[in-house]
Amino acid sequence: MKRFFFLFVVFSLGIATISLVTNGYASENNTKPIYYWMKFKAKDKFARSKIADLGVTIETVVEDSVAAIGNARNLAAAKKSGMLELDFELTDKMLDFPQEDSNFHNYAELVQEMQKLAAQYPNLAKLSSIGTTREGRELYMLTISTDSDDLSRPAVFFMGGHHAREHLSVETPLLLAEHLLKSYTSRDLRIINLLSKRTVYILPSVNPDGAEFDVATDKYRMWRKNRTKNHDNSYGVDLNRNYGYGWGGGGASTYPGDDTYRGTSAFSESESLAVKNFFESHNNITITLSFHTYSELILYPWGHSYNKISNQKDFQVHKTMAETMAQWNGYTPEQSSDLYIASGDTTDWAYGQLGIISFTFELDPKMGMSEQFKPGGGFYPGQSYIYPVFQKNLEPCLYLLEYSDNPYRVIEPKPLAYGLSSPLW
Ligand code: 0X9
Ligand code: ZN
Repeated sequence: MKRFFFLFVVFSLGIATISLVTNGYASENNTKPIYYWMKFKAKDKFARSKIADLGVTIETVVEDSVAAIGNARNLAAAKKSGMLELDFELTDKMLDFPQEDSNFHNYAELVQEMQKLAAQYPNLAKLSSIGTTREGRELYMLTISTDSDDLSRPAVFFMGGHHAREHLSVETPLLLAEHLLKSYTSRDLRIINLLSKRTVYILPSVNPDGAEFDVATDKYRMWRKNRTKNHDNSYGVDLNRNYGYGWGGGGASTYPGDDTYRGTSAFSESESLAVKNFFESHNNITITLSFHTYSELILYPWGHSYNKISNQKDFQVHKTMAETMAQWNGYTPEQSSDLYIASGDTTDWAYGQLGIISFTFELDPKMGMSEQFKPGGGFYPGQSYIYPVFQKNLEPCLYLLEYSDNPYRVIEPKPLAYGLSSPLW
């Protein structure tokens, strides 16, 4: 704690690059990777993209600064870049998760909860697996609808947990499933209408191998990727750099040991491949939302390019939907690449390849530069976040479901008797 305070003071004084030698992690067996926190000067998206190309993961953007996390290789490159202002090794203390965090679901608890929901609501919820992970775990999905076999019903595909340490992104879609099922049963008319006319696909954890690795000891490990063993004996591919649209472009590393490693080829990973196969065999999906953490953002394509979506209508639908949803959750709506360029993410592929309206939410919290040293950073905000974050994101999810019959309705002039004309009523 003292060290934290010391660092904070040093940072506040704006002293240039420092490097602290601490008793950090051991690196043997790749079980405790050493991470460095870095602060960069970056005045715009172009500078931020250069930083992303160092192989670090950008975590916070505040005006003309960026906070990022990376390994020793990234730190060396950062030092050469001339943009680095401050760096230090993250210690156990800073990565530690609060003791009282049992409300988060590990893989066994997640599966149990999904099985329970399917058993409790047999006419509304169907449990299936869309594939297996590198380590052989099933990728469980809940299909929620009054007729889950009707592939002509418009559908929204909600996903979470692409990144291992973003545990809140697993809890949010899981709570959405529970909410829909409970509300239908307690005769909530809006939900009855939705589930009678739409299908909801919920895959809470795309990367259970990574998530399990992150929680396998009593200390959180800040793990991001999956658990593929790479040719250089490092572990993990960044699943959000492994999708096949613009794969291999900017903001994705070719170094297997980096946290943004793109993999050996597009869809080299069983997890991203399973998601691809599911999309391709369900052309009733018109909208998708991939939950991540953190920073409180609503992002839409493109992420691999600064260009706007060239189809004007598609661009307007994404923009309008993002801005509308932002009114409910208070997040910032923007094009992904306004943040920084990153190639191979889920939403670029889903829109670019399949024309599906696609969003990435970066859930809570939003951290200012001076809050960067909170234990666990923004990835481990504690279980008190689970329910409020779900609640503020519920209305955006219901909105996407409502418009999934024809997302282009959001840019049509509203009819006078609005509501009565909705196909839902
Ligand atoms: O970098 C990512 O994969 C996402 N952020 S996270 O902190 N959850 O890792 C954002 C992806 C958005 N896409 C682009 N910026 N291109
Ligand atoms: Zn993420």
